[in-house]
Amino acid sequence: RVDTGTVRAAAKEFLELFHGENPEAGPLGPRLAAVMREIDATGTYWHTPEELAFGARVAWRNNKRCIGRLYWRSLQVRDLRGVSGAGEVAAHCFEHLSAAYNGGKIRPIITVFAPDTPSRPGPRIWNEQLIRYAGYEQPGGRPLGDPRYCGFTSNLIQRGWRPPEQRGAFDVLPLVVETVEDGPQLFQLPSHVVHEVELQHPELPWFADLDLRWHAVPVISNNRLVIGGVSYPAAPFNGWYMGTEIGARNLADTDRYDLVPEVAQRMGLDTSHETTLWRDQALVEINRAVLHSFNLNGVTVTDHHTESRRFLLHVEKEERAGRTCPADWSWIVPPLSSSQTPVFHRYYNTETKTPTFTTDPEATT
Ligand code: HEM
Ligand code: NRG
Repeated sequence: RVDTGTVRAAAKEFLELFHGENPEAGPLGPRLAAVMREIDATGTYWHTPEELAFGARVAWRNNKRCIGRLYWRSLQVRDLRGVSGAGEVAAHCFEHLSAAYNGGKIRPIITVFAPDTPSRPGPRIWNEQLIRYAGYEQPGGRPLGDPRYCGFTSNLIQRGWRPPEQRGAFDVLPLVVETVEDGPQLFQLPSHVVHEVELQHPELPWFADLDLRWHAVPVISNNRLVIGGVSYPAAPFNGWYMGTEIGARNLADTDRYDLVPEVAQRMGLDTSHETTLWRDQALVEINRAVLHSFNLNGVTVTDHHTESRRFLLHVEKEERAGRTCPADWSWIVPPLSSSQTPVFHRYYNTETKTPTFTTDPEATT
């Protein structure tokens, strides 16, 4: 547990940042003094709604892995710090999914649940994202579904989750919310909050027969939001997908859905030599199918060329505002046609800044 000295220092640094960037919030002095008194009395302090919203937005702005940061100011913050019961947390997560989907016009949102306090840890969500697909080991063959979640899936089955009668490649896993009082509890997602896009290709009619789909909204739910020494273990957030996340990774990685060989074969490509670049050709068509299908269904999605340009615009804007924009090249550079995107051709500042999102090692699946 952090001692009050650490909390005091972190609070001071954050309040200086907040008042520095938000002059309309009034003078720093009185607020800083009040927060220090509160920390001395309770070991922690309660952010104003304005501090919370700013802290969450800056945690996004500071994330070195995210290419989508140009929109950091537009993040909508749902202040649910009064909510800590598992059932309520789950219900508000489902509402988050609906609000974020917004009929296809996806809105970036973060829902902040109760913080950790010296007397009581906040609730935690085990799932990496609110919507994830089950993976089932199959004796002697490839797993059915998303192999990344085979371990998590069998853990959930041991805890009483019943997979559908007919197991499929895209079975939505239940949500696990853990509280100190009740331990981990499972909640099935209501189907009306799970929006998915069925994949088809603009020119290859057989592509639809592969019966592929992906969920519309990525809501990361296992990251801890840390603002000025206060830690919010459950603070699920979303933006929209960049097509390559689905087309070049989730559906294509050999340890995920591994679809490149099958697509190449259906395309009739010569797979006898690597030099025909059949993998590359198939990968492009999977990615075209993702972008085409999301667009056709009116679901917000972005391509890696556009998003790379926007990201560099963001870096420029940050520098003009007198700030550095830390970034991790290995996460920012898209996994498809990397050298065709401008983000490939340079290096980035790599310092770690707070407020921040972190992943607890124990919370990973
Ligand atoms: C990572 C895009 C919104 C925080 C990423 C990645 C992409 C991306 C492509 C890399 C993912 C990977 O390689 O697996 C976008 C786009 C957004 C968006 C297009 C549209 C608005 C947001 C928002 C937040 C956020 C709203 C938080 C408030 C993060 C974080 C990571 C990340 C923390 C690292 C995730 C990890 O460690 O696994 N984003 N993002 N992003 N993004 Fe964004
Ligand atoms: N690659 C992961 C999602 C990671 C975050 N990506 C975003 N975040 N676009 C996947 O599910 O494929 N976001 O908040 O929009």
